[in-house]
Amino acid sequence: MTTQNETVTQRQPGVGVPPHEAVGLSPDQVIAALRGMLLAREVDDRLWLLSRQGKAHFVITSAGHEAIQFGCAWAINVGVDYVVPYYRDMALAMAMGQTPLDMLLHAMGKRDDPASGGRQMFGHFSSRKLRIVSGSSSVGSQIVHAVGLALAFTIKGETNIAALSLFGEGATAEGAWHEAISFAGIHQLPVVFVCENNQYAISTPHSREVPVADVAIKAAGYNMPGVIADGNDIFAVYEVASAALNRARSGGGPTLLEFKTYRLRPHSNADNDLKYRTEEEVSDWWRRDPIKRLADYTLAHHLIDATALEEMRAAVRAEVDQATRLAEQAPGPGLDTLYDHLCDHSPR
Ligand SMILES: Cc1ncc(C[n+]2csc(CCOP(=O)(O)OP(=O)(O)O)c2C)c(N)n1
Ligand SMILES: [Mg+2]
Repeated sequence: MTTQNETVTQRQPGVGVPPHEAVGLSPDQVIAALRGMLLAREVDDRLWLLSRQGKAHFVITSAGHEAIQFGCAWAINVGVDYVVPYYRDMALAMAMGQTPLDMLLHAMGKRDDPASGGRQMFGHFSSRKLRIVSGSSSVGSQIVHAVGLALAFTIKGETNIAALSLFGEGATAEGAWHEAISFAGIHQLPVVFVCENNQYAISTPHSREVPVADVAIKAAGYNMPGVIADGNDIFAVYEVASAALNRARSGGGPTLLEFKTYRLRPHSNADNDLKYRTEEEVSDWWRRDPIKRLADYTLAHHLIDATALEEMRAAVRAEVDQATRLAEQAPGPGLDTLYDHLCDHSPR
C-alpha cells in the first residue's frame, strides 16, 4: 500500500556531477531534446501567425510547458505505453515523434491531418503507432480513458506497460478526474497522472479551482504517492516521471505527479490574458522560459557552442518554413468524406 506523500522540490545531484549525467542522460539526448523543444516552440509561434492570417482557426499553445512534455517523453516507452494527452500537449506529441507538418496539417484542417483528417479543432493529438490516444474537449475526461486502459492491461495480464495521462490543475476540479483517480487508487492500476500546473484555468487562478496549495496533496486521498517537481527543469521532470512509470510498469501502482510551470501565452487565440494577469507577471515567467534554461545549461556545460546553437535555430526555422509551405498547399478533406466516422447510415 502506498499512502505516503512525497515531495520533491529540488534535486540534490552528487557534487560536481552535471544534472543530466546524474539522471543518466547522454549529451546527445540533451541536445536532441533542446532541438525538439526549439522546433515545438517554432511551430507554436507559427500557429499564432497563421491564426492572425485566418489560416488556422483555433490555436492553443504549449509554450512554457516544453520541459514537462519533453521530460515526460524521455520516460515514456514510445509505442508501448499509452499516452492520453490534452490540448496543451503539442510539444509532447512532437517529442514522441509527430512532426511540424503533422501539427500544421491538423491546425489547418487538411485531409492528411494525422489526428482527425481535418475534422477536429486543434489540440486533439493522436497516433495509433505512437499510442497517443485522442481525447474529448471536455476538461478532465481523458483521465477516465487512461484509467480504463490501465484496467485493461491488468485484466489482460499485460505487464511492463503503463498508461500516462496529462491535464491541467483546473481539470482536478472536475468530477471525472476524481472518479478516475479514485478507481486507479482502489485497484492500484499501472497509470501515471501528470498535472501540468500552469496556475490558471483560462482566467481562473489556481486558488479558485484548487482548495490546497499543491495538487499533489490530493494523492493522499486516493492511496498513491504525490510528487511535486519544478516543471521548468527538464531533468527533474524526467527523474520523477521515469520513477513513476517504472513503478507503474512493475506493479507498484499509480502516482500523481505535479509539475509547476506557467503558460507563457494566452490560453488560446480566443483569449486576452492581460484581462486577468499582469504584464509584469508574464514577463517574469518569460525570463524563466524552460527552453532558454536548457539552452543556457547546454552552453554552460559545453554540450554545444554558441555557433552550433545559432545553426540549430536557423535549421529549425527552415524546417518549419518548409512544413508551412507544404501544409498550405495540402488539400482539404474531400466532400465525399463528409460523413466518414460519423455513422453507418450516411445519405451516400
Ligand atoms: C468540462 C469542461 N468545462 C469547461 C471547459 C472550458 N475550458 C476549456 S480549457 C479550460 C481550462 C482548463 O484549465 P486547466 O485544466 O488548468 O488546463 P490549462 O488550460 O491551464 O492547461 C476550460 C475551463 C471545457 N472544455 N470542458
Ligand atoms: Mg492550468
